[in-house]
Amino acid sequence: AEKVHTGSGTGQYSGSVSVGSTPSGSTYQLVDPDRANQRTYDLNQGTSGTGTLFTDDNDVWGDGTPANRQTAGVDVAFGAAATWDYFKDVHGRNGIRNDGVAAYSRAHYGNSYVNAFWQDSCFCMTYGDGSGNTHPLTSLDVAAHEMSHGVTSATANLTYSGESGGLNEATSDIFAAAVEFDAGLTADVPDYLVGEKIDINGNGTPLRYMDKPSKDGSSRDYWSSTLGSIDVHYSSGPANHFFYLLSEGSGAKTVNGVAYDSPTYDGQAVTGIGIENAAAIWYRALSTYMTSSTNYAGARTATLSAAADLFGAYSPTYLAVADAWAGINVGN
Ligand code: ASN
Ligand code: ZN
Repeated sequence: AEKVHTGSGTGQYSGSVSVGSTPSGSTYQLVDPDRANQRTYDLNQGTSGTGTLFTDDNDVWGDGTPANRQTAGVDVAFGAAATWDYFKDVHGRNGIRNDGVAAYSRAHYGNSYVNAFWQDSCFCMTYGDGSGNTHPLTSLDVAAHEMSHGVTSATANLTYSGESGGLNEATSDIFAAAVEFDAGLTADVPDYLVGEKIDINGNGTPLRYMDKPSKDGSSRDYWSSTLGSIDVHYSSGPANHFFYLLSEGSGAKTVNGVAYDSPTYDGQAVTGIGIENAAAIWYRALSTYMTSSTNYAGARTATLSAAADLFGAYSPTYLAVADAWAGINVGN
């Protein structure tokens, strides 16, 4: 639902959006009064501290180009707002720690820095400007991914290595997709791709594909006993694939103009239950049943328990969860 804001902005990726701002003397600051004064800072190429709050004299922010310093601030502030709204409105979660406190965001970290990251220590997320300082890592899915690391830390606290590390990464990709669908931006069509707007590969391809993770050249599609020994951004693949299968079902499908083709390990078809139901199950599993050492087998059990709570044991939805895990070679 559209919220009340005072400012209007133009992001590089989000397009024309509202941004929460607060008057300060004769200027405005990117401090969001609708979301616990969630703040957005300009690090101005620095790598420590908070830099300065984004400030503007007429409450019209950014122009869609990376040359305008405010543009990254618009995308980051919008991403933080959309993620706040998603967890609050959809899951009843009041902030990343469910304590009503807003995390803050820092844009323009370093020089040509090609990453973004969440830190529990500052309760903040940080965004680089990307290659040539013109491809900032400030898209909605990146913001939602990073903030969801905070949610994972505050809930299951999945250890960031081995299979639990892959599940930690997948949780961030899963909620990144869910936030995109919830926001429904015209300029950033909701999809099951991760990082499709930031052109991190320089050839227009996304960072990750949830329907068939191996399309990135490194991620795994299916669970195997060696999964826990690869990078967590690749061992996330099977869980991302599980989430796509559960949401949309197996096989070829076009969603919002994007074509997917999702295979299953056992060749058995999976019937999708919709991303909102799939995300409700994942959130309940994460916040109620998973622990720091949960592995893929444990994630299956956790999501089945969550599905039983929400939809009933052996309901069609519960059985779809089991089918989707079988589709990535868990529980066969
Ligand atoms: N952007 C990366 C991520 O969120 C940073 C990292 O490797 N932790 O996964
Ligand atoms: Zn991550």
